[in-house]
Amino acid sequence: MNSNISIIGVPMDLGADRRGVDMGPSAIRYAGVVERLEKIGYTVHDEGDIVVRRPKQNTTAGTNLKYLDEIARVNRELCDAVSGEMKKGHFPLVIGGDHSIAIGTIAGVLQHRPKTGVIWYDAHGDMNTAETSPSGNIHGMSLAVSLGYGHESLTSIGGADANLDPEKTVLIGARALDPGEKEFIQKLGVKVFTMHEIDRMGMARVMEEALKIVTNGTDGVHLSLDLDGLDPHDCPGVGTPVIGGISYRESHLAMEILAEANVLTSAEFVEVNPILDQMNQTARVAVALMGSVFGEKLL
Ligand code: 5AB
Ligand code: MN
Ligand code: MN
Ligand code: MN
Repeated sequence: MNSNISIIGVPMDLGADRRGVDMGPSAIRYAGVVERLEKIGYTVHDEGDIVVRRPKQNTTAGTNLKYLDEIARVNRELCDAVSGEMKKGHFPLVIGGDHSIAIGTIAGVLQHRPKTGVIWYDAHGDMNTAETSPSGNIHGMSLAVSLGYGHESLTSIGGADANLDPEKTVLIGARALDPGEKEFIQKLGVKVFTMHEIDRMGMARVMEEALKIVTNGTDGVHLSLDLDGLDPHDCPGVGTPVIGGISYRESHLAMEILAEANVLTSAEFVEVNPILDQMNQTARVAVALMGSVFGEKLL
């Protein structure tokens, strides 16, 4: 893999209902991300955080898109930052922050790898639009935006034509999909490995199947890992926990298989909420999984 990793922090929590996920980047740094990756042999460039303003009020009240203006502004900046790091030939590793930041990360990635395949590791689909969202929270809409569906000020980031291909996108760990999301996923033909498939097939086979999809005719693979994909027992520090999730060991296996395939070209780890956590456990799990996906060996 690329020997230079650039870490970009995005202390964003405007896309979610529960405050605190803005402290995610600090928690992940405190859990030792830089040291962990350096130990494996990478040159790590910590690019610091993108500044997120805290608006006095939700300026987009009346729409079903809370804090749209600031979320769009930050994601435009993130898109440029990710694109800039890739231009240098560095691997972009984005740490969040709520999952609305995938909009900017992926828009930036698509500037350099327009046919990127995506693994979306999450309890949720993040496939709502303003029309289907039960909450108005943009962190539940980011995958739809990256596929080209949603408010123009989000879909235009990085260019309106720069979108993911639904046939090169897979969801892993889904167990809490809204009715509108289910319909949309089926309509677009996005492959979903729900908890049912993980239980039935085992994580090894799920990853093999997922890898076939995201590497078929693509020019890169992006991992968008929402820590709530894991079971709340292992990752209690997330804003929207859903019981019955992927285990810590299954997640390591998934990351190890991804590392073996040697196809990953960008990644983000999101939704770590230290306020709801116990002893920074969720950030420590995030860093441990980064170790595996960047090639750390047990022996
Ligand atoms: B996350 C819900 N589907 O749209 C919505 O954590 C939850 O980035 C979204 O996956 C969860 O509000 C967003 C009910
Ligand atoms: Mn998510
Ligand atoms: Mn989620
Ligand atoms: Mn777009």
